[in-house]
Amino acid sequence: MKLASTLFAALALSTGLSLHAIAADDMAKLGAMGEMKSDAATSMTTGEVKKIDKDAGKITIKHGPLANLDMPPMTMVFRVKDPAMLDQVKVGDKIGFIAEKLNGALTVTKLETVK
Ligand SMILES: [Cu+2]
Repeated sequence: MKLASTLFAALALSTGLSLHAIAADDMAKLGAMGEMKSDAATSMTTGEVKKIDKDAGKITIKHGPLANLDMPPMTMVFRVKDPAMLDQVKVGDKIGFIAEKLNGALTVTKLETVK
């Protein structure tokens, strides 16, 4: 864990500003997971909720470009990190979200509605 923190600090220094804004949150994540995440500099992507499957813990999003996943805009299904996230949104909502590849599955790790 100490090593991870040290590595993170080094990364933060080398990648600079964009990482800085979300560093506190990612530090918490790093602490919980105890591993380095190369996508720490991820920023919110906009999208629209097309479908919600609470039982499966999945959400269909019509999303904009996902720079961190090198993905063009499209409509697709994501897993969600926490099923409770699906209670915060409904079909038709405009959202901002962060998607990451966790255990090989594209997963929404952060989700919020946008006015
Ligand atoms: Cu996609």
